[in-house]
Amino acid sequence: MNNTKPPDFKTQFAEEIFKGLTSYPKKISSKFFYDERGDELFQQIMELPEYYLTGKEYQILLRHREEIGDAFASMEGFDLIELGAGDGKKTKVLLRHFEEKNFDYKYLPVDISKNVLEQLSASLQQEIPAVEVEPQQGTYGEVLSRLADYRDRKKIILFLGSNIGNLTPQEAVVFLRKISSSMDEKDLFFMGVDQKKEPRVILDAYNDSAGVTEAFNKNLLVRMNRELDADFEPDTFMHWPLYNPETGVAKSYLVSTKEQTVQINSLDLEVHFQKWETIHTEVSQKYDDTSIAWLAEEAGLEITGSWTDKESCFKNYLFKRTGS
Ligand code: AVI
Repeated sequence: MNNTKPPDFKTQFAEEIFKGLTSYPKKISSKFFYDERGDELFQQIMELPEYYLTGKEYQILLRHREEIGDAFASMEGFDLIELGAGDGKKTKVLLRHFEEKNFDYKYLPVDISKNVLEQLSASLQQEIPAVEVEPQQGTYGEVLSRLADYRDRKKIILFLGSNIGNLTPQEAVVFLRKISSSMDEKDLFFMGVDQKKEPRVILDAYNDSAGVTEAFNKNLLVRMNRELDADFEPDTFMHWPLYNPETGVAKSYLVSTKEQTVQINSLDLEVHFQKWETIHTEVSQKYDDTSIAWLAEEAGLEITGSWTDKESCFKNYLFKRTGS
């Protein structure tokens, strides 16, 4: 094995795994959770009793659909662009309401996966056939720069599910600046954000009793075994989530329960783990009104509305571009 000369990487996954597992402390980006099995496990997570985020946001949209609809509506109509649409379960609450109100709009779900977009279009065709859907395949960045030049109609960009939390606050500022620079003065940005709360509730959301989140985290090891010809033994790693109420950051780790060396054959790499050594795999940042106001200001956005549930567990914010 030669650990000094990096090989030619065939995929972004291979490249980032090489870099993440040869750095100290070891890390892997949570974006790699979502292979086919990871998508399935995430669907199961969203149904878990401990994982309150999805249910709370669903309730907010259902309860406040009228007011949210009023804030979105305009004479000229609008295009609804959803970043990371997934199965669209929550968005359908809004779409049904818009149909009832006869809004003039088009729905543009954005996802990197063609498969996700096809499934979503098919389910919409069945459940709400009147909606005009124009799927946009690509990364958020690609689609946003494509849409930045499009100024015919008011754009409303949706970013639900507290996906913003999977970026560090610094990364979130960079991402939100991209959003605000793709917006015109009449455009809006609607984002769902998990809120700081009783620390135990947050910790339990990432440490469910059925072990689905553990399997989701360890699926990274399974994915490396399959795609990079590695020999990780998932049972020799522990799923370890943490929540820090001071910073609002929830983090997940995989912790090696023994000293071991793992071969990653397609990277020609040997990775050594000390007993209790970690791989940091996810950030799920929690916010409050103060930190969201800071984020918005840094990114050139201004909050124009917000909706929450009874316990203020989760919040959906509406923004416009600053100075518009
Ligand atoms: C997709 N994202 C907002 C989820 C979260 O809560 O950070 C991913 C997740 N990780 C573990 N459970 C759910």
